[in-house]
Amino acid sequence: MFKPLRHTGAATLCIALLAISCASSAAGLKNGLKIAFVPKQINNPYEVIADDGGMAAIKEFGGVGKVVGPSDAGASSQVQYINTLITQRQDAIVIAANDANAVVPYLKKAMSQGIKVVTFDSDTAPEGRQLFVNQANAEGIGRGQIELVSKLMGGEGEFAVLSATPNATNQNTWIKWMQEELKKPAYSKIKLVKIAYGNDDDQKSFVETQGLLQAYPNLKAIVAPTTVGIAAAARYISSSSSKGKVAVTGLGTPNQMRAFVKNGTVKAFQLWDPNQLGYLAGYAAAALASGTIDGKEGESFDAGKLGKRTIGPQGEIILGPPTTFDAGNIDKFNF
Ligand code: RAM
Repeated sequence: MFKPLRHTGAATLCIALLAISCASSAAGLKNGLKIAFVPKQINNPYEVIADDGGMAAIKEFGGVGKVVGPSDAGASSQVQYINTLITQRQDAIVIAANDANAVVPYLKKAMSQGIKVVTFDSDTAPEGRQLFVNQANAEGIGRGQIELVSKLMGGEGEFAVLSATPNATNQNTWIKWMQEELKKPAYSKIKLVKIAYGNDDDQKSFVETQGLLQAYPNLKAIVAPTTVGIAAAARYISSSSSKGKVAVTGLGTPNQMRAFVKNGTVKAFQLWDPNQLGYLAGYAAAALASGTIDGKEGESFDAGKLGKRTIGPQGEIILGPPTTFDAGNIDKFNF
């Protein structure tokens, strides 16, 4: 079923006196571009922040933005939304894909009709999009998560990963790099005992956390590289006898994790600013749809307050490195 639109950006009104400058903005972007954001899930707080960033960008360059998407992160749950956006003749679709392949035929159909496709947060196979706006270098995220959990575990013991869905491209890539990092001799006393999937569903992630603690009585840490998973794991552990014994870390939003940092359940975790991710993706989509870039490596475009950004190999644009949050800095962040 379709959910109502969460946000509709307003097109800039061209009044007669400004008609010439209204044709395109300073960055060469066309006015009135119709750009639709399709998050993994419409009700995931992380995706909401990212989409809000996208809508802010679209408002800045005088486009018409909207957010549509499913309430679950299932592999094909986004297909019906893509089909509708094609019918509506959007100028661009910006999507955090729930599966690397399931949406590709539909996104290809969109591109064949002149609609520009940008993935952000979670990529498709390269043929499914023209650009991928990545929050940070995937290798750096994966390796960084192991460095952090190793520190929290004192360099030894068993840990588990609590991921999103089994098909999530972003989490799977990060986990692959975590496993690479674990091969280093420095981590020889650390063992990854299980990868569990909470499907980016709060309740399932909560129950999976309980299951991990029961199945692995010697567990020393849970790494949840998903904002939904880490919040659910922290909530479970904060009121269980594992508090203080099992470390919880991963990727979370400071606002969701603040209470668990303050009550000592969580010592440190990481993320980037999802709002900036959506904002950058909005500008990338507009540059493509305005024809100021084609999506080739080395091309640059103006990303508003984020400045000039350049397209890297395989059409990837990287926002920047993640931040590590702890009791010392968490109150400086509000997202
Ligand atoms: C969840 C989603 C999203 C991911 C963040 C870290 O909100 O799985 O795709 O980037 O966590």
